[in-house]
Amino acid sequence: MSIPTITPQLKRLAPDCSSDDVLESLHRDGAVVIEQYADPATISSIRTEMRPWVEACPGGGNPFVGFKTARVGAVMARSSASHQLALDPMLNETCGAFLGPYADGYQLHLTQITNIGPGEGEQLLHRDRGVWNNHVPRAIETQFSTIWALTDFTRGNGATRVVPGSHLWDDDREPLPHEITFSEMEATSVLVYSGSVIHGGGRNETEEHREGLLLHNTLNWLRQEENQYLACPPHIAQHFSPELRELLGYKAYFSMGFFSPPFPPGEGSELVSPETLFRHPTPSWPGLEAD
Ligand SMILES: O=C(O)CCC(=O)C(=O)O
Ligand SMILES: [Fe+2]
Repeated sequence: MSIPTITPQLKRLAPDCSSDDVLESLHRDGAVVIEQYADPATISSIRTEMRPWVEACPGGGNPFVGFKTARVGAVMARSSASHQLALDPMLNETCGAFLGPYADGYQLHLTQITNIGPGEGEQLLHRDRGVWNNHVPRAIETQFSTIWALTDFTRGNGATRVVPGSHLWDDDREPLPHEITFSEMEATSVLVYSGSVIHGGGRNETEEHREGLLLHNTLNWLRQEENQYLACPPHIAQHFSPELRELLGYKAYFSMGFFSPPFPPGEGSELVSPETLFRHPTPSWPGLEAD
């Protein structure tokens, strides 16, 4: 008699779930879906704002980034509607609690539309913490990540594949087929996951495009995957809320992140926090408007 294998399912939470509900699933499974969490108008605005860049983006050139997948970054600079998702109070509270044991703050790490086109194959399964090439000990959680469904995610169109519980596995354990589940979800839902859980984009066997928005946060002492200071330089960040600028990294923590404006001697202060750029814009800073 063969022993039936059971595919572990992702927990699905209602939109009014609490930070504790999300944390419980994240600690147990490494990932969780919150159904219909975003306002449909916000999702529609993000798609409209990002469409020109998505349409202009050619596919990638390897099985990790995909051949028929458009990957488009600088989402905060290009879509003001996306700010609401990055600053969502419940998710930020959860992120603070999840990453809090490892740092005294966190920062935006990656903003990316992943638009998986018809005929795309499976992305390689991976842990997102691999961006630091496994130099960070596994006892440290590195990322608190979200993938927002901008379109419906189905098994056929490339819903993100996730291996529940794999955030606790040793580095060399490979998932068996029955251990891989699909984060099927309706547009406006969000997959929340740890940088330690094994996952990857799915195969798109349909004629439609599967569009997701990746917003990832990391510990404030790790290098960001997407350079937020170049994606959102001061002349763009000056139009953001102070909360969003802080999330991008425009704030010094303890002795990290201060700077000296590259002005002639006597102009500008030394060793200041990036916030001072926006509090008292120095007219000679390129592109910044004075108060
Ligand atoms: O788009 C997806 O479903 C997942 C993408 C992903 O995991 C990645 O690019 O790191
Ligand atoms: Fe990933």
